[in-house]
Amino acid sequence: MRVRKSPFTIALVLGFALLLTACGGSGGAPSVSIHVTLTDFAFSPNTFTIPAGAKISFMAVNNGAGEHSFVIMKAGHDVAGHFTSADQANVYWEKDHIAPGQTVSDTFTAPGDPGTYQVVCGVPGHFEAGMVARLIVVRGK
Ligand SMILES: [Cu+2]
Repeated sequence: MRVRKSPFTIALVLGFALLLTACGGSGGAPSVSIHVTLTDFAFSPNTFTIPAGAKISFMAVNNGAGEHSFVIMKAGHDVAGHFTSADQANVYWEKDHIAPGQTVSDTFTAPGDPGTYQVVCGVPGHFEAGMVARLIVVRGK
């Protein structure tokens, strides 16, 4: 009896290969670059894995109809309910006022402490609309 690969198996293998080659440090192996697309109201991808203490090159494209921002909160200071002026004091790094249609680039230094950091959009109402992501900082080499 011959063993045949089903279309489902092939699709699974292809999907996994795509995941492995996805750029922007989405999820898996740490990357020193973040490439994020902003829409109304989401970050894509919504998980970024970077090495602790590394210099990170950041690029964001706003494909939404409104202004957005990329705000990394300090460890242990997750936004609860609404992004307020009190939260502003607990921002680790942010790129704000990213206009619709705009592409912005910047650099920042990753937090030195490994852990999961919350990323939010600081524009009023966007956090509530679900514009939240995760930044996973792993021990660098
Ligand atoms: Cu936003």
